[in-house]
Amino acid sequence: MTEHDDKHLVHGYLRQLPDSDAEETREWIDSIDDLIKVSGKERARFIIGAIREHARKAGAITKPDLMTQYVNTIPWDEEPEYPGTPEEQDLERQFRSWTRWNAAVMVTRAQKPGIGVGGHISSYAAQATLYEVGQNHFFRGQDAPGGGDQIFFQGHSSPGNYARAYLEGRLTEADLDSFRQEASRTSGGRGLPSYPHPHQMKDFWQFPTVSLGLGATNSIYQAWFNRYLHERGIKDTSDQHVWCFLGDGEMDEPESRGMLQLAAGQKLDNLTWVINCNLQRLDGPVRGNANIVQELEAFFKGAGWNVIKVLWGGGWDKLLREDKDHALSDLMSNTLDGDYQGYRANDGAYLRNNFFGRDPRTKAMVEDWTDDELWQLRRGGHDHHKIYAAYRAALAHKGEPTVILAQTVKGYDLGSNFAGRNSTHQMKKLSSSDLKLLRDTLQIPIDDSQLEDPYSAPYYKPADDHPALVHMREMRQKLGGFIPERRGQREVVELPTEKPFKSMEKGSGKLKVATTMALVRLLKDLMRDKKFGFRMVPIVPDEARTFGMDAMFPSSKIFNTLGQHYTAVDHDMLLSYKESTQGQLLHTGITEAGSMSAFCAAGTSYSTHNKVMIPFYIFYSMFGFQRTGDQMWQAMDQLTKGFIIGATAGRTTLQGEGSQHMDGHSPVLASTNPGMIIYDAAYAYELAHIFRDGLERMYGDGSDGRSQEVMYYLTVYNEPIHQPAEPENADVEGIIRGIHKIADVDGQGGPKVNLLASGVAVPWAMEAKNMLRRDWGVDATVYSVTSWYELRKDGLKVNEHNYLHPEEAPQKAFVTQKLEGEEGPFIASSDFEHQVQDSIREWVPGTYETLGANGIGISDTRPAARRHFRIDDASIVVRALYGLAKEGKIDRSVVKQAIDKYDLFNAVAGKAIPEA
Ligand SMILES: Cc1ncc(C[n+]2csc(CCOP(=O)(O)OP(=O)(O)O)c2C)c(N)n1
Ligand SMILES: [Mg+2]
Repeated sequence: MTEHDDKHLVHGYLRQLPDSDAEETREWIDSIDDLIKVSGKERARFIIGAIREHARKAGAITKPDLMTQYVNTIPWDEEPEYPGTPEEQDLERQFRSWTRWNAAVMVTRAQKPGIGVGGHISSYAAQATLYEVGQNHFFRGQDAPGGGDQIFFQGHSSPGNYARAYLEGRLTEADLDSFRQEASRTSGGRGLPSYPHPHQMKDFWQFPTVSLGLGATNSIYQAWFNRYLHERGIKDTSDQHVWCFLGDGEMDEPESRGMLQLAAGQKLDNLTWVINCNLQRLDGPVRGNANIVQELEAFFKGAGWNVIKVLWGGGWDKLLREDKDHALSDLMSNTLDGDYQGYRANDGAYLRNNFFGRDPRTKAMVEDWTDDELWQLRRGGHDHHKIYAAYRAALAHKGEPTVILAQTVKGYDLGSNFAGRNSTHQMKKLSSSDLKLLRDTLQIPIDDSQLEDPYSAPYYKPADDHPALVHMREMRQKLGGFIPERRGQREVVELPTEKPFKSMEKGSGKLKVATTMALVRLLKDLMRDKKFGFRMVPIVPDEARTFGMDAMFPSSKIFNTLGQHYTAVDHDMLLSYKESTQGQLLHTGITEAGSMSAFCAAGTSYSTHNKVMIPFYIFYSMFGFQRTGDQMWQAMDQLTKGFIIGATAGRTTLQGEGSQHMDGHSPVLASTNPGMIIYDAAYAYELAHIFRDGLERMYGDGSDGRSQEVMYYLTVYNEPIHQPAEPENADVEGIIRGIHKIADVDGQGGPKVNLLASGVAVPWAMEAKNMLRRDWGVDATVYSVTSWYELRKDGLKVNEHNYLHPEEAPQKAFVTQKLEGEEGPFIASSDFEHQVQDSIREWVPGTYETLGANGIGISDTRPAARRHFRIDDASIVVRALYGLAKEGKIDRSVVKQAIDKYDLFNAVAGKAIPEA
């Protein structure tokens, strides 16, 4: 062995094991040295490969080689027959040509002067055969016996999906002409969004994918969630497969690669990824100086996936069969992606000189070939036979997810202005001559005269009885209907009875209970509801103990497709850790991104599976919207429903945690997501009403006219407080719409103020009311603002109505109606930034002072942190006095006295709220 051997793990491993027969080892190594000397390195590599393969079959080697030669994984002689007669295959080829044509024409027409909304042409050109083989032979629609497959299409290849739907008769020419014109729709079409999402096309798109990487993670969790439904006996998903189409550039996103271990560990063989390796991303090559396919092969194998490389079309088979000394396969393996890209951007002569010409042996292999014949050699991702073989093998593979690495050409068949060009991604139209060339290549029967103006180039669709259309329809019918197709909620849900909510209404008596704990208790009680409980899907990224959910481990159990094969360290304890195939809890490990994907899968089950499942995703509030905001957006885009719980919320409630944990702004971030209904409840009984209303709104019969496809974001706290019992005449409408009065003036005289607070700040406001009376003779009301943002939405709606109906009597915002009878200034506080409280300023009828925890959180005690941000009870008092002074109701010197009295700039002077 050489001195460098110990650099590598495998050699480290060898060196640490005693060699029981060093002489025998030496003899084997010597024979390899001889082999290299006599037959050369290429031959030696082949023989070693053959030996390894043999040893693997005999069970002596269990792990795959991480990186293989740059050739197809499935050898030509193991390929299955492509289904159908040669005539039918030709019909599929024709149909494929039409989808390509119509996709390119649609984007070009959308680029016409005066519209110019753009689109992508080259990505679908590379995908077309990958999609079409699936559409003709694999992807099952929702009427298929097993319920159909779930296909995550590449976002910016959507022109291909639209072009197919047009040929299927699902979209009209006017629809295609409304591509990227969702509102203007001058063509009279339905308005096709640029990328997949169901908002405008609720009957079409299922999975938003264009934010690169998010389709990848969601597809993994979709496959996992399918298993979850199956194992729990909720739905038989055993015959449903998840496919995900991704770009090779997209594989740079951490979300694309970051969840692979879950798919492998959970043995998700119901999942197949197809990575379109056109070797290019937006700006240029993905790995110009290396090989993306080889990198991905090693990466996926290392993560435990089955890898199938589809690199070369059938034309290469003959050459590889003649590659006796492996010069060609070595050349293939030693060529850089940057060069591969360049070959397809040139021509046959260039390929001969710059690829085959690099080795005299390969040069000789193609001596008898014309340049044109060389140019006809295709990449594997454009050869339907090779793709079919790979898809078949993927579905047959058991115990591991599969990734197919298909080598393609970006801008394939679009001519030399497109194919392989660095600029190809952003080319938005074909010129008249590009169109003519494409027409010739695809053999579309359209005259030159119709192609002079590229913006009015015609679509192509023959009569309905054309055999290619008949064949396509037959294939889709056999496979259970068209894809993509989305269906809405059909299942009728029996909502839970009053019972689970009862404990929330009682209050906590002498005990102090945090709202996080109260909400988790509600969750547990809901899960116990006989008819409804199975629908709740608790999702937690490794903080269950923090949120008091560990009691669920033994009762509800943690879902794992493998069950539990070890003896839990705490198996003899009451609250032992229990993993099970029947588990109800989705414990995702430390991944908020994974949790969000699980949330999407569970929260769209009402549509994807017609099984209403209700995700309850609880996280450390700082790590939710901030960490995975784009996924929250995607969830909205997918019309996901469910509850998102920002637990341990607030900028001062987490004793000692500091900057990275103290969330003072998640409601602000959440408020930018149009699908969110945001609440910051103070008390358990408020939460009970909010939660019950949320269930009714999202999963009820929709008769109240509110939009059902929403997500609830509830901030809850870890600070134990006295939970009051629900007052007899609780203002339930106020709680749900965003504000209700929880303490009235005492009527003992003095100037009046109104304290508005939310969440954990409500007890401070209550104490401030006491202090105002005791120290300054001021009479205060206290309002609990359960939702600043619902109030704001209502205010904006009223504004909109008023200016659009200028001659009608103006309407009043809900918050204005609630507060307009009150006298005196209004002082608002919460444990969040000012902008939360400021969001309703416009509709508060009077002087409005806000306190807020702006800036970064600090590590300290709660009272010190609250004093630091000047949001505590004393700060509210001072601010209320200031409000009164501004209105001329007291002298300004009183405010100064209060500042001094409470030592307002001294963090140590901040006090915990005294016991009631
Ligand atoms: C998160 C995110 N970042 C950037 C983009 C913009 N974008 C759209 S497509 C693209 C290049 C994609 O390259 P690749 O994944 O290789 O797909 P191809 O078009 O080559 O098939 C980029 C950067 C995006 N859609 N999402
Ligand atoms: Mg690419």
